[in-house]
Amino acid sequence: MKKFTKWQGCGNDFVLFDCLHEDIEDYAELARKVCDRHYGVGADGILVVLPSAEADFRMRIFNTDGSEAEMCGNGIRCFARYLYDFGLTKETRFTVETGAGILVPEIVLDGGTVKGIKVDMGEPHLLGEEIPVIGFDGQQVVAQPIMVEGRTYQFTAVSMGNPHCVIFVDDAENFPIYELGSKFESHELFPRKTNTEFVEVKDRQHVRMRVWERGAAVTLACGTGSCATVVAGILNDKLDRAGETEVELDGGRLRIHWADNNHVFMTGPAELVFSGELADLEA
Ligand code: ZDR
Repeated sequence: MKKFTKWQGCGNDFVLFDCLHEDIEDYAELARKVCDRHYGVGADGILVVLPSAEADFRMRIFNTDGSEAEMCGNGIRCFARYLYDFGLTKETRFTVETGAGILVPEIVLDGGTVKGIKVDMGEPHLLGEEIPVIGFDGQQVVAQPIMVEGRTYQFTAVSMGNPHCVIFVDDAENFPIYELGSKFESHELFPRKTNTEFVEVKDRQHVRMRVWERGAAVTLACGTGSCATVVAGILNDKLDRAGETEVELDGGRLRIHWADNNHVFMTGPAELVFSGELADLEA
């Protein structure tokens, strides 16, 4: 029996396994089984807590299809709250090794109660080869054409450790993300595939965003995607850099700030849903 906790941040949900003392053999297989909403627990991904030689803790994340992501914004808030609420750290600020480098979550308290989690998500990567996007070595990828199902869209690409393709649309609510999301995900421009955000700018500090996630399809929210969206909005002069931008997602709201030191800060909720034990890890 393997113990787990189930978490959600803006409705982006995760099953978390604490492997500080006892490891699991095949994370990819575990993710596919556990994330299944009929035969498993049901989640958009699994989070694994591991020891780290370089930071206080290490986080790994696996998508529903078993692929590993470098980073997960909503996941790291859940991960941080697990460590704090379950007494694995007494600190409100600590370091986490991820595929996107060492990041720093901070538990935001109000009179002893957790109000949210603010995460220093590090610097965005903007050069074609860093994201990666084919054909843009040494250059930023801002408002470039991409052809999908016979139509040309404009995209801006940003890596927050994981790849994002941001498309500004007039009406996010009615954009056919279920039909088109996978076409962007596996487009030939993106050799490691991509997460895709469909973004309607409401004003210069407020956007409505919907997401198709690499390896997981449509989810209710995406933390790294919200960061990438705000960076893309600023690069396209659609958003202001001063102060925070509110990102309105299907499952909640995040506040994002691309600060002068080039780090992106994300603030939002993370909630425990339940704790449990898996009956069987075989087959
Ligand atoms: C988008 C995400 N849920 C988050 O909150 O940042 C991360 C999940 C990983 C994503 N599907 C990927 O990069 O493969």
